Amino acid sequence: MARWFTTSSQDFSADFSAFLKEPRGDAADTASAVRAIIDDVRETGGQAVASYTQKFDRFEIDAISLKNDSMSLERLAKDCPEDVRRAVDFAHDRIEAYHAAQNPPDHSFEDGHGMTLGWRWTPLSSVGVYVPGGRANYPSSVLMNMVPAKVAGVERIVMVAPTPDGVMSPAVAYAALKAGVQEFYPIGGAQAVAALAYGAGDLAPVDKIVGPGNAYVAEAKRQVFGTVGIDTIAGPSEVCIIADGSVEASWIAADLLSQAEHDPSAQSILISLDEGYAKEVEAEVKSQLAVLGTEETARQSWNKHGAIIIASSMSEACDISNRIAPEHLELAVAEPKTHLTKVKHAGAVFLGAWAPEALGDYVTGSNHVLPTSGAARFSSGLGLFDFMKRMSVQSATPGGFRHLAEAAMALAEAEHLPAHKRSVSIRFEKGTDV
Ligand code: HSO
Ligand code: ZN
Repeated sequence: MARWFTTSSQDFSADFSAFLKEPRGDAADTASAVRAIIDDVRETGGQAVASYTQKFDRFEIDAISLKNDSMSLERLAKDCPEDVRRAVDFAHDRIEAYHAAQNPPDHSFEDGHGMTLGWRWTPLSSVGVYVPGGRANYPSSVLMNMVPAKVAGVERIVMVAPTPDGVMSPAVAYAALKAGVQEFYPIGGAQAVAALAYGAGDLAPVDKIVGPGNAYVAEAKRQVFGTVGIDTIAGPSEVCIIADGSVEASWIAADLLSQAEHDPSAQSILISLDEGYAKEVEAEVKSQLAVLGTEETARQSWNKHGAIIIASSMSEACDISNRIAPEHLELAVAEPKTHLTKVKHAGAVFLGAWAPEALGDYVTGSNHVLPTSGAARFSSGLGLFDFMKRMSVQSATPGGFRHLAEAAMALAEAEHLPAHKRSVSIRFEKGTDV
């Protein structure tokens, strides 16, 4: 059963801090194993990628093309059922519209002294999207990672996905084609991350790697960061629900379980203003669990990492949520909008009874790749900006140059950089009395 806390108890703060610090997921030391794989790929390229793929996925690929003729996205996608295609198309269009609305404007302004200053946004040229095998092999995540890249104007979108024993999901293949993937390699693990970062066989290096993966993939992304960009490292999923009792207890229980079923390390937390209502939700969780297809996983998550907190006011509830900085926050309260300004740290917020997290996971259009494990304190979910860069732009009239020159030269002198100073002073030799 989930852990209970009451904010009025004397030890609440310390107990809750300890609870938040409890480790979730495996803390396996993967660094040296990953380092060895990356080194191998850097030394022997496609040869290493092919042999690791044979070893870990029992799948044969050509060491140059990194492909196997039997594994084509087009062929796989044919087996994607019609209703799933329609749902992927629907989700795709909404995700596309949401991210198109994020398009940041270029900007420039004059400073009144002869300088024109501003910035310009440009897309990355190439991106590699990692699609995990196993538990998190989701067509929705393919869309969430690829559609913003396409909307941003990324020219080359590459997908890698492990295909253990030659098996891959037709829905993932369909989603990737729908999102406009241009290259696909049936490879995974640290070897795939290394191949994307450094190139291997026919796979040319990309500029940024995004997408979730297991501990080895996460560690490999960390190690290639700097050579390429990466997105944030995703940990186990979590939801926090603040409820005032105005939404059906069974709905809240269902929302808690929708997160718990992802992973035994997932975390679902209810912050309730009313103890009786919290007990109702807990009883609902129990009865819904008993008939859930993913009961085993959800039960482990709820028993080990779940929590119910009784708070005395909305302000207190939001303070606790800000301490958690959850990946997802549902404000299941009567007037959710009036409390939004109290929410400081959360990856995505869902307002009211009719916006369960599952809608955002799939079809609202907002991105479901979000900061986990408290990373919402310092970062945001995936968006258009992650596939763009901002270049600064500046131009000067002779008058503008004159206005800035003296201070620039003084700073150059203070920093003992005479060539910098000269680069400014030499322009005076030509005369700037224009
Ligand atoms: N809730 C997950 C995303 C997801 N849900 C994918 C279903 N499919 C992590 O934000
Ligand atoms: Zn989900």
